Amino acid sequence: MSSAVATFPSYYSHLLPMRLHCGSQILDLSLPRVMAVLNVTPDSFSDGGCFQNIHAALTRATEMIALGAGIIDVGGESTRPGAAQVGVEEELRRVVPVIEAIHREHPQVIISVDTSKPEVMKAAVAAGAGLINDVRALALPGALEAAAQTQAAVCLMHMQGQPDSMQVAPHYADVLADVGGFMAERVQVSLEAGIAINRIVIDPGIGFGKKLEHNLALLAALPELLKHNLPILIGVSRKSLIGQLLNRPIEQRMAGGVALATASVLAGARIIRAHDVAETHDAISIAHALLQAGYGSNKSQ
Ligand code: 8Y4
Repeated sequence: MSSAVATFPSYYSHLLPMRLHCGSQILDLSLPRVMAVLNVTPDSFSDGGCFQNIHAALTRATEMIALGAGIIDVGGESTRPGAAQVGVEEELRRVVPVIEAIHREHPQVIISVDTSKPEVMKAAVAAGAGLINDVRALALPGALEAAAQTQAAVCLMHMQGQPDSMQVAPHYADVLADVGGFMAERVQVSLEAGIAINRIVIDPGIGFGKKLEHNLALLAALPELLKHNLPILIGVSRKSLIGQLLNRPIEQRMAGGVALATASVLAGARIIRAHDVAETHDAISIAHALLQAGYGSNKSQ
């Protein structure tokens, strides 16, 4: 074990707080959940701008729900390395009509909004979102207060640097200590702002200002993050660490992503953000069954 902190065994992850409060909705995390990616950016052919695009996004959301998605993550600002910034009005125009349409058609499904902007958080929750997925962990001015005020759940993600430059030269003295310390700080700040503990999810931010070695170290040490006693979200789908490990382009990374999703759930993650919903749902259902059977608990020894 690379840290002095006592680890919380991953096979206890199913004993963590299992009901995430998402405004008026509750997400049952006694099962691991797929958070399905729904990009509403112009390059995705389904930005919320006009009726046809809203309809295309709703059709895709409906399909992903049928394939097992428990959360639909609607994003109007690309956070891929090097992506251009988007203004508030443009982001609102893209995400709000899509969230309204999904919420009207599927009122039981949890919708998350992938944003860092306080105005977008408030409008998205008013339109039906129950979870704020902020890769900047509520660090922009006004974001903490906006999120607290909504009663939605929040995902606090670790990132080193900013999306436009984070992959230039990631460096850590101790990536596990850095991410662990960051989580402790952002959780405390969120609690002090009035966000209840049963509204918080944490995420080490795979690929966000991290080299392959950092991503692997974080995934290998995932059980240590369980010491925060909060649900853990992991996003690995199609990311470059899979490309680096397998020498595969984006369109050939599904199996690698499914393997990492399985490993993450066995190590304690409860929410997996993914593009390939059916495959990820199958994999994490198997991982859940293994955990229920005592996987990793050495009880036969
Ligand atoms: C191909 C496709 C290659 C997509 C890279 C990517 C996370 C996240 C993203 C995550 C949480 C992405 C919004 C990056 N990743 N939110 N968002 N956790 N909470 N890149 O890991 O998908 S976007």
